[in-house]
Amino acid sequence: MSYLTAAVLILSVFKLIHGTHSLPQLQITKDREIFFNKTSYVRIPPLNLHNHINLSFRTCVGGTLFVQNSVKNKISLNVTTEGLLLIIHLTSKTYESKISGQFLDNSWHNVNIVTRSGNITFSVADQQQVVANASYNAELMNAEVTLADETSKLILGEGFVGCMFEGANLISNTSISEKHNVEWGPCPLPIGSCSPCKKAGDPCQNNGRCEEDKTTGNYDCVCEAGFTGIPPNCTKITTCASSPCVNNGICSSSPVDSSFNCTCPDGFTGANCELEIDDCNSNTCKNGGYCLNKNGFRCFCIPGYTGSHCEIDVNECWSNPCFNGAQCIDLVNRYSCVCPVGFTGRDCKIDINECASNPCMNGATCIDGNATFTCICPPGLTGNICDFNIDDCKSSPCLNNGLCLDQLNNYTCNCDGTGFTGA
Ligand SMILES: *[C@@H]1O[C@H](CO)[C@@H](O)[C@H](O)[C@H]1NC(C)=O
Ligand SMILES: *[C@@H]1O[C@H](CO)[C@@H](O)[C@H](O)[C@H]1NC(C)=O
Ligand SMILES: *[C@@H]1O[C@H](CO)[C@@H](O)[C@H](O)[C@H]1NC(C)=O
Ligand SMILES: *[C@@H]1O[C@H](CO)[C@@H](O)[C@H](O)[C@H]1NC(C)=O
Ligand SMILES: *[C@@H]1O[C@H](CO)[C@@H](O)[C@H](O)[C@H]1NC(C)=O
Ligand SMILES: *[C@@H]1O[C@H](CO)[C@@H](O)[C@H](O)[C@H]1NC(C)=O
Ligand SMILES: *[C@@H]1O[C@H](CO)[C@@H](O)[C@H](O)[C@H]1NC(C)=O
Ligand SMILES: *[C@@H]1O[C@H](CO)[C@@H](O)[C@H](O)[C@H]1NC(C)=O
Ligand SMILES: *[C@@H]1O[C@H](CO)[C@@H](O)[C@H](O)[C@H]1NC(C)=O
Ligand SMILES: CC(=O)N[C@H]1CO[C@H](CO)[C@@H](O)[C@@H]1O
Repeated sequence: MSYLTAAVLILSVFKLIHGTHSLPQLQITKDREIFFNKTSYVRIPPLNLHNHINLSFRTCVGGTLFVQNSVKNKISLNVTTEGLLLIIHLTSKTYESKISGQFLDNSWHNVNIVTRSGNITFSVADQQQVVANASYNAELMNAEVTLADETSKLILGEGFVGCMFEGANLISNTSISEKHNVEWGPCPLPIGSCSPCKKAGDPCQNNGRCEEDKTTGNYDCVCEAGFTGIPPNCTKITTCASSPCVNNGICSSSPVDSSFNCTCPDGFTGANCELEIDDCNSNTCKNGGYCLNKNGFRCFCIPGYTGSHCEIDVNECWSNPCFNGAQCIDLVNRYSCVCPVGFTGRDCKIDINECASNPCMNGATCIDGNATFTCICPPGLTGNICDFNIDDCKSSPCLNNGLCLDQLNNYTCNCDGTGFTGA
C-alpha cells in the first residue's frame, strides 16, 4: 500500500468516525478488490520485473494470478494446491521459484516481488525465495531485463476463482477497458473455510448443483433431469437404464441405438418430462378466481362465483330471500330486495309503522296497515283522521224552536224566548 493510499484510508476512517461524507475515497478503496469467476480476466498495463510488484488474493480454487506474455518473454504467477509458482521465461531459459504452502484457504495472502539490495525476492507471509542475485540467475539482474516491451500483454486472473486486492504496479480499476466477467467491490466470497464444492471450483456442469457430502468431506453434483452425476459433473443421460424420465414419465428405448423417448403424463412435457405444463393463464379462472397449476388446473373462486372456471355467478335470489312480495335482484355474492310501499329492511321484512307520526287526531286509536293506517274515532268524530265533529244537531233534536248548539257527540238546546225549558 502506498503512503498516499494509506493516508487516504486513514483520512476516510477519520472522516467516517467524524461523520463527514467521504464517498470519493471509499469509491477508490472499493475499486481495489476484484472478483474473478474462472471465466474472468482483466488486461492492465505491463509490469517491469525490477519494480515492486505485489497483490493480495483470497481463493479456494486458485488459478493464474497474473501472466504477462510478450514475443520473447513471459512471467506468470500461479497459485495451486501445492503453493505459489513464479515462472519467468527469458528468451530461451525458464526460471522457476516456488513457495510451498496451503494458500487455497479462503484467507487473504500478500505476495511481493521486490528488487532490493542486490536480490530479486519473491515472498508471501514469512516465506521468501531469492529469484536472482549477482551469483544466482544473475542474468535476471540485468537492468535491461524488464520483461516488458511493446508486445507485452499483462492479464490478471486467468482461470482464477477468487478475489484479488491490487497492489504496487498491478493497478486495476473499473476504468480499465479490457475486462471480462470481473466484478469490482468487496469480495463476494463468503468468509470461512473452503468447502469441497468451493475447492473444486463449481465442478457441476449443465446447471448441476454442488452439494457437500458431510461424511466423506467430498462433494456430489445434484443434476437436472436428463443428466447424471457420475462422473462428478452432470453429463447427459442417453439410455433408459438410469431412469431419465421424471414425474412418472415412461421411458422407451430405441431398438436401433441407445437413444430413448419419454412419454409424459398429463401436465408434464420436456424431453425428460421435467417441465410442468402451466395450465394457468390470465384467462383460465374468470371473475378474479385464483388458478392452481397442479396436474391440470384448479380454480379457487371468489365468493359469489362458481363453476370450474368461476364463470357462473351464483344466484343469491334462488332461495327467495325477500319478504312481502318484494322483488329480488341478484348481485355478486349478495342480493338486493326492492320493497313494496310500506315495507323496509334488507329483506323487506319490516312493516313501516304509519301510526308512528300519530296521524289520528282527537285521541283516536291508530291501526297500522300495509302502507296505510286506519283511525278508530271516538264517538262524535269522523273523517280519515277523526278531525270532523259529527253534527249532532242534524236531526233537529231541540223542540219548540229551541236553538241547537252542536257539541262533541252531544248538543245543547237554547230555549231562550221559546217559553219552554228542558234539554
Ligand atoms: C497456471 O495456471 C493456468 C490456469 O490457470 C494453467 O493454464 C497454466 O498451465 C499454469 N502454469 C503453470 C506453470 O502451472
Ligand atoms: C540480498 O543480498 C545480500 C548480498 O548481496 C545479502 O546479504 C542479503 O541477505 C540478501 N537479502 C535478502 C533479503 O535475501
Ligand atoms: C544469492 O542467492 C542464493 C540463493 O538464495 C544464495 O545462496 C547466495 O548466497 C546469494 N548470493 C548473494 C551474493 O547474495
Ligand atoms: C504490498 O506490499 C506492502 C508491503 O509488503 C504491503 O503492506 C501491502 O499490503 C501490499 N499490498 C497488497 C495489495 O498486497
Ligand atoms: C485506474 O488505474 C489507472 C492505471 O491503471 C490509473 O491511471 C487511474 O488513475 C486509476 N483510476 C482510479 C479511479 O483509481
Ligand atoms: C462468470 O460471470 C459471468 C458474468 O457475471 C457469467 O456470465 C458466467 O456464467 C460466470 N461464470 C461462472 C463459471 O460462474
Ligand atoms: C466432466 O465430464 C466429462 C465427461 O465425462 C469429462 O471429460 C470432464 O473432465 C469432466 N469435468 C470435470 C470438471 O470433472
Ligand atoms: C422418439 O420419438 C421420435 C419422434 O416421435 C422418433 O422419431 C424416435 O424414433 C423415437 N425414439 C424412440 C427411442 O422411441
Ligand atoms: C299486508 O301485506 C301482507 C304481505 O304483503 C299481506 O299478506 C297482508 O294480507 C296485507 N295486509 C293487508 C291488511 O293488506
Ligand atoms: C253524554 C252527555 O254528555 N250527555 C249530555 C248531553 O247534554 C245534556 C244537556 O245539556 C246533558 O244532560 C247530558 O248529560
